[in-house]
This record gives sequence, C-alpha cells and structure tokens, in this order.
Amino acid sequence: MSNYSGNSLLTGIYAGLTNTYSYLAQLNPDGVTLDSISNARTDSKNYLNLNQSFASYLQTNFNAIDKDGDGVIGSDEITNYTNMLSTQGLTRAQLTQLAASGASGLSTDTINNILEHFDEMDTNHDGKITSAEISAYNVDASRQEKIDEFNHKRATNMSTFYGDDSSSDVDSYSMLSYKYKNYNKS
Ligand SMILES: [Ca+2]
Ligand SMILES: [Ca+2]
Repeated sequence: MSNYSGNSLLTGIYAGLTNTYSYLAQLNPDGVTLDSISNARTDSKNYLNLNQSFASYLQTNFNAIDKDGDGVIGSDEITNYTNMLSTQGLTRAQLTQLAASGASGLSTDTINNILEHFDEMDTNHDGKITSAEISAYNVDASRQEKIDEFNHKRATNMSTFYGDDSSSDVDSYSMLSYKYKNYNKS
C-alpha cells in the first residue's frame, strides 16, 4: 500500500462532512445554525441530498465545531474542524458513526477490520486513529502475511519432501530435512 492511498484512507469521511456542510450552507444562506440542521434533517425535500449520518454528526458536535460560539458554523470553522480531525484522527465512536454514513468510501470489510484492530493500530495510544496509523499497521500486516506465507511454503515443501522422495528442489530443503534424507539413505 503506497503512502498516498494510506494517508487518504479516511479522507472520504472528512470530505463527506465538508460536502454535507456545503449542502446545508446552500440551503441556509444566512448561516448553518443548529436549528437549520434539524430542520434540514426533517424536511423530506432533502432526503436524497442530505446524508443523515454526517448531518447528525454536525448536529451532535455543533458546539465543538462552532469554535467562536456565535451559533453559526462558518466555512472556516468546518475547514479547521476537519483539518483537526485529519491530524488527530478519529475515536472509535467517531469512526463508527461516520463510517455508518455509507459515504465514507470505505468498504464494510475495511471498517470492520479497522474497528477490530483499533487498539493495535492506535500505536500512540491516544484513543484516536489516523490514516497514517492505519497505513502503518497495514504495512506490518502485509509483511507478517509474507512471513507466514514463506513459513507455510517451507512447511509445505518439507512435507512434500517427506511424502515424496522424487522432489528435486534441493535448495528449499532445510538442514534438518537434508540430514533426515541422508539418514534415510544410510
Ligand atoms: Ca461560528
Ligand atoms: Ca493514535
């Protein structure tokens, strides 16, 4: 996995929040307030365009996003907030909620895999997971997979050897199997 795709793993989530905000801002030229988000969520005219998971997230975290506390989320505030999320990472709860949007760009398998290994991936143990941490874990995992595969192949070759003496792949024999072979012949 290249660094680029690893680092962009969670960007679908951040982009989804930004896009949902932009849609709400279009509906409410006077500013995105808490009321305007609840209204948009219950207005059936928006059901095709408004992602309920992202909108619900903006609603729940309104005060955290509205940094200056004026009751309106400005475009600079949503940008700062998503940048902050991207740098610090997502908690398990945030990831669960935002991944449920169906617009995160992540497959269910990927999300389940991340949630399952959350604590192992969170290498700095701050309870949040970043794209970089997921990416680093995946690199480790694929390395471990190669080691396992190698050991498996070796084991398979050895059992082939023990079971079938006609094998000519001498280079793959371990020292032990070599001795075993000589012992058998003597
Ligand atoms: Ca504000
Ligand atoms: Ca972390």
